[in-house]
Amino acid sequence: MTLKLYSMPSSGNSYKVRLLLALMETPYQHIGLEYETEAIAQAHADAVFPLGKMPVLELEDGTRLPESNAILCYLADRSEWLPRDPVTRAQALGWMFWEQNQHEGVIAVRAALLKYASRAHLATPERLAELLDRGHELLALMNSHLEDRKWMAGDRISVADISLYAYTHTAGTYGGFDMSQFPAIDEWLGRIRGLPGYVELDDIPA
Ligand SMILES: N[C@@H](CCC(=O)N[C@@H](CS)C(=O)NCC(=O)O)C(=O)O
Repeated sequence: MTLKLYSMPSSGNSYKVRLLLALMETPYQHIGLEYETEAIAQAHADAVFPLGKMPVLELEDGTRLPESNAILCYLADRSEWLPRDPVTRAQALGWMFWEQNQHEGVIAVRAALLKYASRAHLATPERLAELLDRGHELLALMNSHLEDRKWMAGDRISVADISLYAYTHTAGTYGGFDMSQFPAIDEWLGRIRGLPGYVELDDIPA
């Protein structure tokens, strides 16, 4: 076993990495640590996570890589998953930066406010309504981008698709967003779900 992944089973950021590892058929050891548990508190106390969050990928030499999208790029390096053409690669990275600085902070945050007991006090009607409106704007942007193309960047699937898939595929069920407005996103989600080796969010390795 060469790679060890510290990941949170319920988290989309961690799921991105589990999904790419599965699609690339890369073996790894999985350490699952769930939110609001003693095990995660202990891992924080032991300074297991370089930037205080999961996922973290531990390499064979013990180096620990944080940040989901950085881990995707590490795993995809020199493969078809990371576009080789500099322009297409910059476009893929652009979408991954957007995923972290726009999409995740709205789509994932609304789902987290509705899911985790420790966030319930932040889930005011005003905040939920604000996130709903902003989320629909972000999803509309993605939908219009996907209307005339199959993948987020370039003409084949890349790390940008995996990055954005994680929180988009549960935006309706967990976040309460109205996905019926976004048929191009729906088709794109279906293309990813149909890939050989695809795993679901709750397909947690033993
Ligand atoms: N920008 C980071 C965000 C990671 C993040 O926020 N991880 C959360 C779960 S989604 C986490 O580890 N929370 C555990 C904690 O705060 O104790 C990434 O993309 O990896």
